[in-house]
Amino acid sequence: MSETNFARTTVTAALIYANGPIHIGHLAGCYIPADIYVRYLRAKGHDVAFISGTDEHGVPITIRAQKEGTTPQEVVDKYYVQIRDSFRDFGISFDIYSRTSKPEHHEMSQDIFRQIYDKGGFVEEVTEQYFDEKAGQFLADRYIIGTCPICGNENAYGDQCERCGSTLSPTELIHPRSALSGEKPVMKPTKNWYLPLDQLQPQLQAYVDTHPEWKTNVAGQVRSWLTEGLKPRAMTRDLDWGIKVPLPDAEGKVLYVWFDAPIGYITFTKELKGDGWEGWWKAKDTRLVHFIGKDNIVFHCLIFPAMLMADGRFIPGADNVPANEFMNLEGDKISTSRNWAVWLHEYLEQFPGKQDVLRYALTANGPETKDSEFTWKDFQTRNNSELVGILGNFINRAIVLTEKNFGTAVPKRGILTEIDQSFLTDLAAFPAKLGESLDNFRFREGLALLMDVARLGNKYLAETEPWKALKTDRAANRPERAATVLNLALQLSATLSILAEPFLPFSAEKLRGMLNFNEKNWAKAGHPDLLPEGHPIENQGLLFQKLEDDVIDAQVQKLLDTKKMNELATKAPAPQKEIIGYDDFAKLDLRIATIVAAEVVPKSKKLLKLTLDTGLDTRTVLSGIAEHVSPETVIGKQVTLLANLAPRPMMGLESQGMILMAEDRDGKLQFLQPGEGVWNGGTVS
Ligand code: B3M
Ligand code: ZN
Repeated sequence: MSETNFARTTVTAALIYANGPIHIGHLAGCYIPADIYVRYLRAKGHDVAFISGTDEHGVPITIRAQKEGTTPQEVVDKYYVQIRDSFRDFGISFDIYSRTSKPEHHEMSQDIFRQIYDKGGFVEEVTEQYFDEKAGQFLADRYIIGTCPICGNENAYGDQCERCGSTLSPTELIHPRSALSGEKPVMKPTKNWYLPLDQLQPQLQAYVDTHPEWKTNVAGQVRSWLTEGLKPRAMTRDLDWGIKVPLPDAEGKVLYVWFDAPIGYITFTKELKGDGWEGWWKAKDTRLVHFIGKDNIVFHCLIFPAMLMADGRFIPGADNVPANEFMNLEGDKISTSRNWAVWLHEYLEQFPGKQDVLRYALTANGPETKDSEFTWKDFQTRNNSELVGILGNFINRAIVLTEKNFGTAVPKRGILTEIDQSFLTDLAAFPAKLGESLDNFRFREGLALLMDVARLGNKYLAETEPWKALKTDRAANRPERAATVLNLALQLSATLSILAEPFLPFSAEKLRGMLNFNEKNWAKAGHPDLLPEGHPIENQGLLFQKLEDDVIDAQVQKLLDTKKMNELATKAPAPQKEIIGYDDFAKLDLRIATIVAAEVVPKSKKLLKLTLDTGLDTRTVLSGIAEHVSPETVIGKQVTLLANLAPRPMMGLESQGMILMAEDRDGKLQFLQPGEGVWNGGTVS
């Protein structure tokens, strides 16, 4: 349904887990589209509440705490602030950004749980779950580690094997062990409360059927869940971190994080609107829109609506859920654990003031219908050829030409030619077209149209050539033509400031400053008389700056370094050689010696000529380590020598033995050195 039939729109953006910093994938998948949409609705004068915050419960938080060696509370306190600030820095204009750990949210979640419980909306079920007797607690799937039945990975999790990607359940793991104590867990019965999604399926089906307009990627996932048939899902968990289940016989149990998290949208609305909050969740003329990533679709399109239906007091589900797919980075999936990401706080350090460039690149390349990819080269091209070359260039020409020839005021418009008329007609058509894209969540298309407005401006200047007109006009003492052209170019600039605001809020603000124009009303865009004659303008410099290759190359290099580190971290040691007897080993005369002299062998890149004091004698050993160590640094070092290796001629010299070297992670060689107090000639056995 179109938003014009509604009095207000509640727009939510996913409550991200407060267990790590945020990256470009988050922005592209959910928050930038949400922000564009909300800014657009505001520009149209709609009543909007833009709600988000952090998800501070669930196993992702406790796992992080365990990894960082701290408490879940410290984890969420730290990341809440970092995440909130990153969003603020990128201009994501939430009306409220709150957190699910607040007491008000515990109350709201418990209230909704009780309401469903009182209405008989849950099914109680006792099942056998893994229990860690040493730690005295039930184990969430992530806390059970064992051998993957598919690929044999010995460190697969109870919900997933990260090596082969299989989805698992804890009982499928071979040799399960607890991630808390390392002990073998035992099966123990436990009671939990299930939402009977199977019983709610007809209602959910009817709800989904009223929304044929949903994006195909969303509708596709939902349809496949429904076709497979929904199953009851536990809404409580045996955990200690979370919201207590508000029932007398539920000691040691908390609400399932996917039960409480979406309720956060409601709690935060209450925090924002006070007593008026109910209208935003209960009134029939309220429209609810959820922005999320594709991994959250089932929860927002089926489970949360099922909860709202079971409760009965709220709008039964969102009007639309414009979920995006994922954004990859330079040919690989974004991954926090592999540090394969562009972190927002790091981006801002490296590209201060360039939030809009990232917003632009992420929108232009947004994963709207399928996964997309961010590359630094694309980022550079989008900046240099599009933002600088098209949008920035137009604004700069319009303003500089005006200032230079007519001073800091909008010049007077004369008689309009046919070119001018058709330019104004083209301009007037854009706001509605662009609005239609945004109404339908086609943000890439909307952004392309925005650039087309700037292109229209460039084309107009190229056709009318005000710089030429200025010369001939001046000669004829008749400056009207150039004045008219620049007047219209400035009108287009004003329209651009309105249309760019949802996409590029920082640049739109700067442009408004230059034009002394504070209008954000979408309905005004495309109008030919936004800036009256004589209206003051002021050049405040370029909107966008060119990005040079070295800056971009440094970012690419950073990722290459990360890739290398990851490869080294997962590098497999060489397989073991065949078994030998002790006698074979005993034949080796290994002993400690000191390097007393060292020099590079002339004409050789690899060989060092080392003179060794072996305790028995002083001898020469040629060692292929010149690329790993320099001669000055090795003198005086004690090393391990294979003393009875048959002498070998090399480069006209003779090597009398071999020095043992160990390979480091980078493939560089290091001496195998003894500890303190070992003497030259001391044997190694
Ligand atoms: N915290 C999953 C995520 O961060 C989950 C979203 C909740 S939205 C109510 O992707
Ligand atoms: Zn596996």
